[in-house]
Amino acid sequence: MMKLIARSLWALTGFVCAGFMCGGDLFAQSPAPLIQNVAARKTVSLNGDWHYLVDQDDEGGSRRYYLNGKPYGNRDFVEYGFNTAPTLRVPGDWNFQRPELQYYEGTIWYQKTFAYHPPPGTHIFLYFGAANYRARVWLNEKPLCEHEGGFTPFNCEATSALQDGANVVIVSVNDTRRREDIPSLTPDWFNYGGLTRDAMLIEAPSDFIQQYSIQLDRANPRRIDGWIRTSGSSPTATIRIPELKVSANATAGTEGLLRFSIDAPALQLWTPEKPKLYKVEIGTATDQISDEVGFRTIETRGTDILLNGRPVFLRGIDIHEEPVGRSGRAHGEADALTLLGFAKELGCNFVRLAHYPHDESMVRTADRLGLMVWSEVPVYQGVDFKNQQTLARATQQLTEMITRDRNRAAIILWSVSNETPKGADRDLFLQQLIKTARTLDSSRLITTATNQTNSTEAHKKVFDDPIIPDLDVFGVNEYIGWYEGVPADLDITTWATPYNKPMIVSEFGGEAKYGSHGSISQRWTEENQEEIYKHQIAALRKIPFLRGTSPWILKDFRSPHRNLPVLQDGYNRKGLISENGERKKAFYVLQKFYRELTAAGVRGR
Ligand code: GCB
Repeated sequence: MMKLIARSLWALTGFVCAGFMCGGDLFAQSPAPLIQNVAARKTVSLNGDWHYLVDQDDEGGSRRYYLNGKPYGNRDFVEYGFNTAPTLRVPGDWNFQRPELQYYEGTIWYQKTFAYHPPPGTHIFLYFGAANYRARVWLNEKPLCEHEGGFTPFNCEATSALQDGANVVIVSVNDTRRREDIPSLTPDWFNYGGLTRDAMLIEAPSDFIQQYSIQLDRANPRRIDGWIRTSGSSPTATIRIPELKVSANATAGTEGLLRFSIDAPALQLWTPEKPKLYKVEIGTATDQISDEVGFRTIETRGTDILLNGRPVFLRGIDIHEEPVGRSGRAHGEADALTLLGFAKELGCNFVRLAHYPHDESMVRTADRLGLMVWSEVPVYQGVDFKNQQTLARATQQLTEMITRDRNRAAIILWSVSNETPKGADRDLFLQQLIKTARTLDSSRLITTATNQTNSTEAHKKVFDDPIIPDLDVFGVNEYIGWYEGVPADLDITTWATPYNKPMIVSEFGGEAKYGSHGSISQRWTEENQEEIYKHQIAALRKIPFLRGTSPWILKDFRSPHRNLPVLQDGYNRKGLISENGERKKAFYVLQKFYRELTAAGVRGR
């Protein structure tokens, strides 16, 4: 009986604390402003094994797990303990490290003890590349910060909470899906929970370079413009590009930023064929960092996309952040090289990173390999468009994505959503995001993937989604031959739009289980998928305002909605390669198309 009362009390406290864990009032702190280019900083990795506790009832907050086993109140014992608990590897989702956690959605508490001697006079942050979805961080029992959003980084100010010697960091991560979150309830991908990207300490001087923007001037592509934001009051900064033997001083400008402009007449532009990156050094009186930066312009003229002033056709492929040949979330340079290596093999000059910001290493690798990138926030299908908090969440994720990656030449498109239903609330929501993206970064194109067509006439597709006028480029997802009709319908379909803008077919395809063979009309066979690709490609060639394609998708990926035994087994099988990297027949159809485009020089460079 006592037990029962105690249990309901915990449950009640959980309820009173509302939603995500108790102890909410402890968390006045948001993360500190995001530190860009962490790879250039002095860091101490916190990757590796972390102890964990599963907290099914979300009561670790009220039971004060963040005290790391210390009793509190008038009890002299506690009913949890980290030090002998099993471990999870960070970075990594929890789902595929322990069989019993594969389908777990809820809260898990992570704990790590580390020895550290904080260097005097240093500003120290605790950084997480991503925690899906809600995270709360304590260091030596002190609440540091909380963060929402599963695909963007955050850093907590840790200086005053650190101790000389042993330190304990505790993070609670909750991945319960909620209607009002971004993404919302039922995305077509696996909800990988946990500390999925790198964890580290970042050491910086007390006045350090927090963020910077360095871009080619669109009006004058022989000039580089930019700004620097420091954490303190540095009055000036210097920017040097040693290879070009150019430098400039940045001085105080508007919005508390140090601004600069550099003439660089001998600059070699970044292109997919020659993805030239320059070492850029930025220094203030107290801080120095360097980055590898490519310079290019991207703009539109009528239905054309212009890269460095010349029309370009985007030969792309969609990619989810899952590794080849292993379960779980992809992470790090090796996974990026494998995934993007397949894109190169297909003949791509472009990738759409669906449907959320991928690990930074993906974008950095694309920069080096010469792959243009579409980067997207997970505003996906059934979003609560009326909800202002939902808009705030989307805005925050968009801001973090742009802040992290604004200096990557590879990124040409920021996407604010995927497949959202038309309507006044949706339009307003997306318009606000578009405005935010343009304010933060006027150098790139804004897009979205729409599946909203006006197709009252058979075999006629009119792309007239009312959000298109607000975009630079519009993406269209269409599945003729799979969700709609048969592949031969593509031969008689006509395509139109009232808007004079470039269009990318940002998704098309069909499912095939690798090794499953049959007639061209038999679903889930490689022959059927191949047939869809052949008709799609023939149809795409006829669309006058088409400026790119990114079929769905590079690799079979896990999805909770794909439960056909034997053929799917929990995987969306629209991949051109299987989860183990086996190439299906359609892979070669797309490769042939892209090779032909390249050979014909079709707006391909
Ligand atoms: C879509 C979605 C994508 C799905 C895909 C499918 O339109 O954008 O996330 O996975 O269709 O396979 O149904």
